[in-house]
Amino acid sequence: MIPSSPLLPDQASDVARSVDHLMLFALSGLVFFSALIAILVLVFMVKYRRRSDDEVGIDIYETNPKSHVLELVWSVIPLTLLLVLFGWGTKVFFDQNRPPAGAEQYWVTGRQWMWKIQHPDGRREINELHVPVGRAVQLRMISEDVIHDFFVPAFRIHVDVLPSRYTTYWFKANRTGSFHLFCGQYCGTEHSKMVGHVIVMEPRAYEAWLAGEKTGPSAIASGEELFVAKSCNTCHRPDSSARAPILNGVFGTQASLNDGTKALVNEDYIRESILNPAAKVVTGYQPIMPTFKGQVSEEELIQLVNYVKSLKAASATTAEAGK
Ligand code: HEC
Ligand SMILES: [Cu+2]
Repeated sequence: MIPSSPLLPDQASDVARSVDHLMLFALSGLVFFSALIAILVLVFMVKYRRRSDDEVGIDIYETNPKSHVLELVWSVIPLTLLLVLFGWGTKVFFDQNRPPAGAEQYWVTGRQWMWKIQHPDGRREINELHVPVGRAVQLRMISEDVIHDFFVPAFRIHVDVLPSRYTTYWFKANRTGSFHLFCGQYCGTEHSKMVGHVIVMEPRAYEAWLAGEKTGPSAIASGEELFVAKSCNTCHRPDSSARAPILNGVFGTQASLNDGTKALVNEDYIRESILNPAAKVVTGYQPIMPTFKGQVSEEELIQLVNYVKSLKAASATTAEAGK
């Protein structure tokens, strides 16, 4: 454990601790070797200084046959240390990027200059994210305009939020409290005001908070409404697969495309299918789907994605027909 220090922000997630340990390892190695080299330079400067004009340096490779041992030692030691740093860093990186199964999914939309949050049950907040303590929270984030960056120092989260692509990240808060949320990429005049809080609550307090908030329709329900409002349902009908593929059960499968390749149907794929349907055309279908670019906001896209994701295959046969 690293004692809390004024130089380090709070450690409010499990990952925060491992990030700090890694940092400390890298930093102490750096300080140790910088000091060692600086001291040796000074000592050798004095010890091996030229005392008379006829003192001439000698070639140690000729006089000292053991010099290659020295050579090996100062190559192998740093190599080993750097490989440890690499292996350790990779582990922390993967731990930070792979959410555990069952992580609750929260959606984050960044725009100039605010953070919009959607809870798994559809509740929305602005510049505040309420989460329960001790539970894995997955964030799926996108920007409506320029690049922003979701930065919560206490969780050691610093992830870019890009336009046109979902980025994900996860964390598990290990204590309650209110922690600063910043935008970590300069994004325009009011970038410095693009701040907020992550509020970590006891599960019971979180439930009470959820119950006290006014509920809107869930993301899935809003998505279902949009699916009708935007006439998606005129082509994507579960009864006939003639005009457009059946979307039931399609999430998580591999779509076969007419150029002979396959693509995993995930959140990004669905989003792209709506905005740029011609980019990946499913085999056996004509590229007749119109683009919805400019007609649906990022938040509406999130709702549509959630709705399509929620469509379960009615039975094995319809799922097959949908492919
Ligand atoms: C004019 C008919 C039509 C409309 C309207 C339409 N689609 Fe499509 N859609 C298609 C066709 C045809 C395909 C298959 C060819 C392709 O991939 O472009 C498709 C493909 C898709 C796919 C990829 C499916 C897969 O199996 O990989 C998704 C997701 C999708 N549409 C969602 C939507 C949503 C959401 C809407 C409404 C916002 C919508 N579509 C509106 C005709 C339509
Ligand atoms: Cu920003």
